[in-house]
Amino acid sequence: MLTLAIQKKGRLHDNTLSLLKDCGIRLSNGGKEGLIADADNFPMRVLFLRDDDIPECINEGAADVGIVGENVILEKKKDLKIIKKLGFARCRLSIAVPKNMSIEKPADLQGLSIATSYPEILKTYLKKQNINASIYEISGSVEISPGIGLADAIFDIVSSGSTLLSNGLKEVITVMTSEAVLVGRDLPLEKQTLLDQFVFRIKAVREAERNKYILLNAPKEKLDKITKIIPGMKSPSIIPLAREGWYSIHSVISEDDFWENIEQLKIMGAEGILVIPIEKMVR
Ligand code: PRT
Ligand code: ZN
Repeated sequence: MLTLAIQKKGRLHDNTLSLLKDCGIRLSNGGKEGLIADADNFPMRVLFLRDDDIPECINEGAADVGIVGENVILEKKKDLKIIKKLGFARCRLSIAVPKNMSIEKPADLQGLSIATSYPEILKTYLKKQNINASIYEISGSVEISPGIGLADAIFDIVSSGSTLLSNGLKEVITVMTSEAVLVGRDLPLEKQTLLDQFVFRIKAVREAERNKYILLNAPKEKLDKITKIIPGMKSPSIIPLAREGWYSIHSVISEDDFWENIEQLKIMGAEGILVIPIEKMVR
């Protein structure tokens, strides 16, 4: 049995449960109640915890793996392995100051006081930059610290930046970026085999999210050029249409190049382009 620790409530919770569902792992209670749930179709037990407790829980062996933000792993300073980046809960951890204060480079932080809920990450950063600054650790509402005279600057999570803006602050230095990751420790063979199966499923889900299935029609003379733009996994399927000289091309394209590809395909003479989401993708 593989024990997975996930966040009970908060920004990681919904995406984590969706990921498990997309991986075909069904929790006995739907993940809705209680602090422990067993999967009824995969040898997995899920523990619901505060995200801050997940690194310790893996380190102490109560859980084998966990899903948590990279920032939390770094802050807790546990020697854990990042197994797979998961692409959600993306954010950055940045230093911000009142909008009329001038900070252009890390050295300008010398002698300032900085409020944060992430003192370890900040301490490591300041040490690396050779900066002496005092750190005030507070557990929440970090953004109000400069306004109430608690600190000159803050070090906190930024996503859209609107919280900084509404507190009269501006982001001046990005210290790290973060996203949700699957994290773990060394495991005995039996558990490692289950983990490999779980990771295989996550990769198939993530690959599918990043790609789309594309179908289009094209005349024979355009096939060569078009198949070069959408080479697919091995090569595209080319199927003759009932209409003489015309073919249907089926392939896979990356979400990142999507619009550029579509424009090129239209210029090349493709018609009737259909783009369909992929549910799972195994290369
Ligand atoms: O209860 P528990 O301890 O489990 O949860 P938590 O309250 O500690 O964490 P939670 O659920 O708020 O966030 C979990 C993880 O999501 C964090 O550790 C980050 O890795 C990630 N994440 C992504 C964020 C944000 N985006 C985010 N915007 N975590 C927090 N915020 C907060 C930030 O603290 C600030 O107050 O949102 C505000 C800024 O947002 P913007 O959009 O205004 O810039
Ligand atoms: Zn937390």
